[in-house]
Amino acid sequence: MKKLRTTLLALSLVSVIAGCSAPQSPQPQPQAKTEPTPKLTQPAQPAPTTQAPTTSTTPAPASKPATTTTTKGQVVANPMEIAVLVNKSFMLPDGFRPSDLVEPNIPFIFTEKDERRLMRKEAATALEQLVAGAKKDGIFLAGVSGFRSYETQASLFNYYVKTQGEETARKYSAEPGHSEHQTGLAMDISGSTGKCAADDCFADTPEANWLAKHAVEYGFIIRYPKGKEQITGYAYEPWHLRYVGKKIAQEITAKGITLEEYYGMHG
Ligand code: DAL
Ligand code: ZN
Repeated sequence: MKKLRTTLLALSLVSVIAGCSAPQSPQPQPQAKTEPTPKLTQPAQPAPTTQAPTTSTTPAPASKPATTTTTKGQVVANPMEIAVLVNKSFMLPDGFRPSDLVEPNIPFIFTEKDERRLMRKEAATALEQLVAGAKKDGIFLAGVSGFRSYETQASLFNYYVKTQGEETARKYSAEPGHSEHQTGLAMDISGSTGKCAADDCFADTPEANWLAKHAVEYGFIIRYPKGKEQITGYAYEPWHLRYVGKKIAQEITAKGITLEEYYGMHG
């Protein structure tokens, strides 16, 4: 499979395209308070029941997520829910931007003070704990790419289509509105050297193996596992961590399933 070796280049390029690369002197970090109010689609149905059953050994899957059908497709009704399902079928509401983005206190492989550093507060706290836990085990992790706005994702996706062709681009990159990075609940992670960051060669590194084993303890899942490409719609991405909370992460990891399967959906 053709690698997306140019991911980092693309991310920098997209930063430039999106006008969010750091100028010579760092700009202040965006504060949640000053962010625009998201234009959310009003839920047409009650929020889904997402709790993982605790007593049965063969629990029923969580309810299918609530969505509203628009001309663009299925729009999630609960974009701020921690367990929100965003994939090739389910998209975020127009203009969605989480209201509680913060910068986790972890190392990053880049120095720019831009939005790639951000995650939603609960996920950011959990990620700080994960990175500290890894450090205790002698594994030094760093952030590669966290929050991406609709516009940044659009630039990135279009860049991949142009440089890698549409078929390859779609295996690794979500269309704008369909990326977990826009939820503020995802972070791409690499070793602190940045070697193999967001690249196929990250697989089977000590850092990837540590994440595969321990991410669950902090409420994260490897969102696009090997062997589940037909279900998730994406190639194996051992670097893409998605925060879902400890309870759901434990259920998903124990069963060896994806978030789609957790909701009883199979791609
Ligand atoms: N790489 C994942 C699929 C994204 O672009 O959101
Ligand atoms: Zn990712």
